[in-house]
Amino acid sequence: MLNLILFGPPGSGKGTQSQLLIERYGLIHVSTGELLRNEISAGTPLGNEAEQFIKKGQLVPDEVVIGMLSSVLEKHPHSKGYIFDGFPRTAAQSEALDKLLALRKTAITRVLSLEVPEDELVRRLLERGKTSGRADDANKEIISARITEYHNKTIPVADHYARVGKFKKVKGNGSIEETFELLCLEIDPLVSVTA
Ligand code: B4P
Repeated sequence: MLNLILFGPPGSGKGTQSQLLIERYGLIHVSTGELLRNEISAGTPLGNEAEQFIKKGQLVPDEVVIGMLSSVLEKHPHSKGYIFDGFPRTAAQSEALDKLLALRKTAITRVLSLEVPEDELVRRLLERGKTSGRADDANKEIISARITEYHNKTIPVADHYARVGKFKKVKGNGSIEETFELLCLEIDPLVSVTA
């Protein structure tokens, strides 16, 4: 199996690139952000709880996100692999993911981290906020809170995968097409190894 984590700060293009990558490589896209937004739109208890955190720019509690992820993996037992987009975002989430994959006799193949300067992240998210209606893109204060959460809670995930030689940085501030090409250069050699 080919199991990729698309890593990076809010607005670095994880969701955008995931859409292109699933088409090229035939992988299942697991976006915890999208799953949470679906729960919010459906007005479920999980969605109502998650919304309280998302609108303040905070991460949703680990147990909520890990439970959600576990049920997604159960739905696709015969997948060629996954792109995890926006997950894991904490050390506890990465431990849970490693365990869930080990139970399925597989593991993370590579973590690809989109590197984008902070001023560009803020610019992109404010731009999206003009039309998305997303509470977490509404203003600079909330976006800054999200970036702070990333530095405090998510960077340790990068260290975890770097220690086992699975972490790779990819320049993410070019155009969408340029970034896609750089990601494919990293992924193509992995496809023949994992096929
Ligand atoms: P997410 O939905 O994961 O997404 P994101 O951080 O907003 O950004 P992403 O990197 O995917 O950026 P995108 O491609 O959309 O998270 C939302 C919230 O949900 C989190 O803050 C958190 O509260 C919660 N959450 C999610 N997962 C969680 C977890 N595991 N644990 C706890 N809480 C969790 O790109 C952004 C914009 O830039 C778009 O408008 C796009 O068009 C534009 N763009 C992309 N690439 C570009 C490029 N190359 N050039 C110019 N613009 C570009």
